[in-house]
Amino acid sequence: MKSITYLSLGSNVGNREANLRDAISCLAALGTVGKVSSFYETEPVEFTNQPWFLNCVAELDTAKSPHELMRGLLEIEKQMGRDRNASAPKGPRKIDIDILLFGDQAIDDPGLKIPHPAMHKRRFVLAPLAEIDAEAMHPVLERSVGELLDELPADAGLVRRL
Ligand code: PH2
Ligand code: MG
Ligand code: MG
Repeated sequence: MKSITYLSLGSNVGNREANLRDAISCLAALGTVGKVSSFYETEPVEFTNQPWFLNCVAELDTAKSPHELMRGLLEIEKQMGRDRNASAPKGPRKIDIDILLFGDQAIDDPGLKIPHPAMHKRRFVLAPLAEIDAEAMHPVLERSVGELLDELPADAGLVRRL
């Protein structure tokens, strides 16, 4: 069975655009890449003292389980040279790939939380996701991505579509 998943990709080290493109091509190993949003220049949130990010959202249709998908994404991050030991948890990184939504599943395991626990607070996630699927439903909050984006407070981070 195939599930529609939405992934958030981000980079703020090196050639950010090439890093996002490389990561998107690597996703083909894990399923079929569907819609990909524009790239957005985004103000860093939470850990604010770092360079601005380039972020996007990609749709991946996958037959993998959520845990298999997460392992595959970590493997891509590693292959692309991301060094988790050398970086602060929310600090600068060459590539970060996070699972936002996995069909309508809700998972709350120690190592895997779906939907992504911060997605509804982040303009750098909701703006690109709304661009490709504003009707997608957050299965826990029971609100659409478009509604969540409209309800964001003004301080949820600046984003500029490239
Ligand atoms: N990722 C974070 C923390 N802050 N800010 C922006 N703009 N984009 C990100 O991808 C990002 C962030 C932790 O993964
Ligand atoms: Mg992240
Ligand atoms: Mg991550």
